[in-house]
Amino acid sequence: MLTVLENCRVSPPPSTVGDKSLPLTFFDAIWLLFFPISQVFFYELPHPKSYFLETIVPKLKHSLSITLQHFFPFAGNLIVIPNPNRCFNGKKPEIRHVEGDSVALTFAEYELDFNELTGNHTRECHKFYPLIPLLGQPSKVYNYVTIPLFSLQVTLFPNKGIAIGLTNHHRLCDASTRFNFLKAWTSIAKHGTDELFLASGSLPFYERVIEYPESLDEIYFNQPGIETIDEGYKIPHLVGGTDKARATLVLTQAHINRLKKWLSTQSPTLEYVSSFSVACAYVWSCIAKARARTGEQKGENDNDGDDDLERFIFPVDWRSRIHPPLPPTYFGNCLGPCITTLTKRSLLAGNKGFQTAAELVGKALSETLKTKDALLKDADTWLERAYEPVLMIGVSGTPKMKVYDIDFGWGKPKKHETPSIDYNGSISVNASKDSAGDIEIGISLPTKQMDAFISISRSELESTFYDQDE
Ligand SMILES: *[C@@H]1O[C@H](CO)[C@@H](O)[C@H](O)[C@H]1NC(C)=O
Ligand SMILES: *[C@@H]1O[C@H](CO)[C@@H](O)[C@H](O)[C@H]1NC(C)=O
Ligand SMILES: CC(=O)N[C@H]1CO[C@H](CO)[C@@H](O)[C@@H]1O
Repeated sequence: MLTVLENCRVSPPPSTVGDKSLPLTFFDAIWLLFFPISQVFFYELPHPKSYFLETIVPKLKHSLSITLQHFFPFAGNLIVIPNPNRCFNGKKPEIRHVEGDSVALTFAEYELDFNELTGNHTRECHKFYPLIPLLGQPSKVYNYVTIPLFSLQVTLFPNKGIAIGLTNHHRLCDASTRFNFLKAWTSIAKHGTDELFLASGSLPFYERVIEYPESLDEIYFNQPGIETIDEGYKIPHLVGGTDKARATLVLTQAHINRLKKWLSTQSPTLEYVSSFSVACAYVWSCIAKARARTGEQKGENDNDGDDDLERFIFPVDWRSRIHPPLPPTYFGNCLGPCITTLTKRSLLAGNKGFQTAAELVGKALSETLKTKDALLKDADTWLERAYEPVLMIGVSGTPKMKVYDIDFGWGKPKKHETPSIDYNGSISVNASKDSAGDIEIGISLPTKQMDAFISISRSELESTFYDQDE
């Protein structure tokens, strides 16, 4: 159903970047073995194929090239000197750009129903996979391995719309840098030049100024499995044949206010309540109830770990919190995890599930945000805790990034999805399209659990309303 129209490669304009390299910090190294991140932006655009080929394709190529001039690591490669002894011996992996490096960009046409894909209702996950570009495979050059970090695909739904799919290794950057890249690309595409982007003062900040103990490098550049990064390294990609479905839950400001009000009567001493914490707690408890109702107590990440433990994990952007603070344009990764652990799983699926989740998430967030100067104090255990074999739900994204502002000149996206949450029982949280106070949550679950989730989530929202009316 997918027809490839063109495979091309886009470089920064000749001689604008040259040879450059960017060292990785331990914040980047954390993600060395993580699965790639994929996002898709859908735009309504009722044009025929001829318009797409003659107008949109050249405009996107041109603006991408100029954007890469300012965001050269997106066109570069990760350079690794493999070492079977699991030790980079001071030769840490880095991102390198050499003149002529480029990003793989595919133009394609897809025959599925645009309106069906861009709804909020339950949709089969595998239908999105053809819209996601794959990352290039590693290759060996001399004694080192180069691994492409980013790729793009623009897919036409004739007379309906287009989808822009992006895939990047997390070791390239986090959501904040990716968002800045997209803001730059869209500004350049809209105006045909980078003047406004340059005037906005949002050029990436490439200095590696984060201060941290060297022992963290030793831990993260030597993490278990790191020896598999060589020319045979298999980059994970999403494959169909699963019975997973995705849906988008929209919690409006009014929903969130009611949930907050309900909490304030049930748990008046709660230390920390925000729209984000309430939304996460709400979804976490509804997923637990859905699992209980369908009799699937085990999650997909559940190995042989403690059956009664359940963990909720979300990234916190440290840029403004670290000492000394980094500019918001700092390029790369600067995320620390905020982790909360529930020791009795049945609590979450019970009557007080939402309240329990809100207490746990609120406590974890307030403790993490309070630490300030001691942010890195437990950084040596982040990965260990994130990879422990217990049931875990992870959050990607944050409502702070206004995904629906990503406008190439065709208006707001009709829809935004994060298909990479399918890898691992995560949910995605983004600002919503309609109003700054609303939150959109992308959810990916086995179909049976999804059906249960939808009906539970509806009735839970209603019951918090009734409680208040009484
Ligand atoms: C999905 O939810 C968003 C709110 O974030 C809304 O704007 C959009 O119209 C909804 N889509 C459909 C098909 O109902
Ligand atoms: C999913 O998470 C588990 C641990 O929670 C990890 O072992 C596994 O590698 C992850 N899957 C992918 C594709 O990274
Ligand atoms: C544009 C943007 O950054 N959007 C974020 C929305 O949430 C996803 C995760 O669900 C992030 O990966 C995105 O970065």
